[in-house]
Amino acid sequence: MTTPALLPLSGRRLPPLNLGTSSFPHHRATLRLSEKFILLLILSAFITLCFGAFFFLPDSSKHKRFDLGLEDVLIPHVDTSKGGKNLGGFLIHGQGHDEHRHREEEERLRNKIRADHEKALEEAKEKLKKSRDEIQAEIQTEKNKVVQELKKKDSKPLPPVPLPNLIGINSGEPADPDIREKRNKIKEMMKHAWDNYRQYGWGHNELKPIARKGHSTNIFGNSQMGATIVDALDTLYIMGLHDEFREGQEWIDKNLDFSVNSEVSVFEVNIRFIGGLLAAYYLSGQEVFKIKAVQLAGKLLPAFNTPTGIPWAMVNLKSGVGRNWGWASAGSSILAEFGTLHMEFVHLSYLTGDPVYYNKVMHIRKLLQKMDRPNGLYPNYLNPRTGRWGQHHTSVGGLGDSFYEYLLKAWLMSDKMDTEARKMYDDAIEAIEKHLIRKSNGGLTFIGEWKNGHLERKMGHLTCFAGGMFALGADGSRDDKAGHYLQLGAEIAHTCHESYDRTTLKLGPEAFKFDGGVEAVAVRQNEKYYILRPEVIETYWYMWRFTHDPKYRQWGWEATQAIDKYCRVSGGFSGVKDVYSSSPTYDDVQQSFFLAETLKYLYLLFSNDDLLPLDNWVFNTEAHPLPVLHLANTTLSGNPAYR
Ligand code: DMJ
Repeated sequence: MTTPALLPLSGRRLPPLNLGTSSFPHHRATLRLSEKFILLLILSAFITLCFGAFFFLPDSSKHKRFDLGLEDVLIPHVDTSKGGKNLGGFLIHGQGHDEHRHREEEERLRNKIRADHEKALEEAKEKLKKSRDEIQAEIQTEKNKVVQELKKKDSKPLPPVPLPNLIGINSGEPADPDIREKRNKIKEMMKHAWDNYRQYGWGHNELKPIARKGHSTNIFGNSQMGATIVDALDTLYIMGLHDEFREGQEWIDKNLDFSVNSEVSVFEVNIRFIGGLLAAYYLSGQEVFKIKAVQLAGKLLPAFNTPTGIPWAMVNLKSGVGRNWGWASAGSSILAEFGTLHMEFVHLSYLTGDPVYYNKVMHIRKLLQKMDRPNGLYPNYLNPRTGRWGQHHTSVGGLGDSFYEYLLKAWLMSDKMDTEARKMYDDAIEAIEKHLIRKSNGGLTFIGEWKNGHLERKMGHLTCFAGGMFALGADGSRDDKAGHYLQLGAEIAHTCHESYDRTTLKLGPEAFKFDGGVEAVAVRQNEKYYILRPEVIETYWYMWRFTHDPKYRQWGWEATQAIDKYCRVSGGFSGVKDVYSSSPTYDDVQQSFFLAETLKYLYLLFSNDDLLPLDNWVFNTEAHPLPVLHLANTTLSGNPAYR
């Protein structure tokens, strides 16, 4: 899915998190240490205060005291029927022969508090005597212990399941030397992106290719989860970059840890990490990827604990606390986020035999089916507390896009058995065609955005994926309109190519208009950037697979050359801020999806169709290929572990 046109450099509205200088990790460790001292001191002061307050209170407690819930300890047998009354937080008891015993009890408690307090002070003093390094080492040892215990708990072997038909994972070599050369060039670009990330950003989520250091954005919280490694694995695999693949696997095996106190995007983690790990598992057969995917999925499940079962946008991987983006309409969850979990979650249930994942996504589907849709359109915002739509905005680009994509792909992935998903897809695209798709004065077909009863004649780069989606869904379409949808896909591909061709750099802007004499051109300065996005190339590739019209390879090659010329720097690849400027400035981010998607779709475009054939593989929205599950139906009945 993703990104609204306004802010996102990485598929999201919030500004990227600045991780500071390269000395950041050390700096952060130092801060943590000082914070620990301060906390210790505050804690001692607090204990002293409590103890003092308790000890020096006027001795009227035998008559009345604050009810702190300590009755069971101090006054175990107070019975209000015998004269004691509880009056709004104060407990008042009668005099009696128990009084002496109560005093003794209180004295005993005071002594205990005093002893505990002294012990805590002694421990604190001891700690303060130690050097910073010693304390740091102690903390690390404790941490390691916890991690080891968690690992032991999480590494239970999963039940064996029959692997689906995994064909076409080592093929695709084109006979034509020119095409082979182009394909090799794309492989070389992948190597350049990977090697630089390996050298300067290893373990970080992404790379800053100019500053030559790690980078991250708010979608990954404050984690360092090696997003680029996980996202790139399957591309490395299909390109035959096996040493690099093994390096990635080793890092994942040793370092990828999800027990981090970090608030991440459920959607992004699902499509990039779970999708990436599952694809790597299916391609290589290495168990570690499956185990990690399942561990991570377990960490996302608390996000579904909402009154409706519509998940929060973000979840803290450690605490499981979820919440939504502050910018989303009326505290809503986002259609393209909670609607882009289906493929990965069905695979998780298939591989684990645990229906929990399948049930979560089917619950979302059922809930959506019951809701009224204005003009048959799905609004982008849905409140997870009330189950009501937020603002009536509909988009096939940012905030809506991959929801529609996953309806179609749920059907394809189920070997076309999940006809409920196909019906939802058909209904949705009929409404989209009726209300959002128009032709410009110059004859370009575009998909606009619906905003409170009004069509905005603007299309995002993200929306360009829809050309490929229409082509992919042509076969099996309602009323046998296959020709119509293939044609629609071709028209969208043409429009998106125009958006590239009408720029100085021959790279597409983030959003472009069809208004007031403007056609397929960005108007606002903050919509002129290109951040290495894949959607246009993705559509070229699907159109190529379905038509073999050479213009798609030609357009793909134009884009390859433009990326190599304007986005390549010695430290990797960077986005550019203005595609209409002949001297562009860089945004200094090598997005993980550049390796996962853009380079993969380009490579596939110049490969033979027997590499990852579309009858056997369905690509998730981050271009991670997942095999078709040739099951009797989507209830996973083919999985013995599930039965
Ligand atoms: C990717 O993360 C995915 O393709 C997502 O569905 C949309 N946005 C980015 C790439 O632009």
